[in-house]
Amino acid sequence: MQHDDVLLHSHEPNPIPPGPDTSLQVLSPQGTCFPYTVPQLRQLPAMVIDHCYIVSTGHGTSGPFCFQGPRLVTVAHACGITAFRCVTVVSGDGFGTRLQAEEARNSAAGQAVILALVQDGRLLTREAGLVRLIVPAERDDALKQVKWVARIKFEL
Ligand SMILES: Nc1nc2c(c(=O)[nH]1)N[C@H]1C(S)=C(S)[C@@H](COP(=O)(O)O)O[C@H]1N2
Ligand SMILES: [Mo]
Repeated sequence: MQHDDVLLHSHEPNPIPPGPDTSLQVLSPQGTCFPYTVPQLRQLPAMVIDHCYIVSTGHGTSGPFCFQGPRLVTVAHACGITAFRCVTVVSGDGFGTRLQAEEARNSAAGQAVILALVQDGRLLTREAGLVRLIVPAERDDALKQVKWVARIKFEL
């Protein structure tokens, strides 16, 4: 992430999955890279977040959905990352969002930020995002609900 272009979005959601590469990288504030595969993510303790909506300003709201997957902070801890100030999550199609630590750590009921692997009891299809950042507290937009997560960078 040399620049912030990934944080500038059009409001036209991309329905087409990026290339065939489904691998994921977690980057620590110290610059260590932890590669992850989807099956490895499935090994982490998961959380269920019910009553989620995807609020597209252009195409209307879909949901409610029940998403399931590890919390973003669980992924961080699995990589030995405990201290961070913000985290940038970027997809394979160059769509990204940045969360402050407080938002990423939200532990209020039903508000936990997760990397969803399952939607309504079924593994997320590649078309639906495969690995999708779910930020339940974002209710006015879907700019943080990043599909096809490819890179997660924690920064101090
Ligand atoms: N990777 C990626 N994630 C994305 C987008 C995108 O273009 N690429 N668009 C966002 C926007 S603007 C919307 S409205 C929703 C659409 O989600 P949906 O395809 O599940 O309806 O995805 C969000 N996440
Ligand atoms: Mo959107």
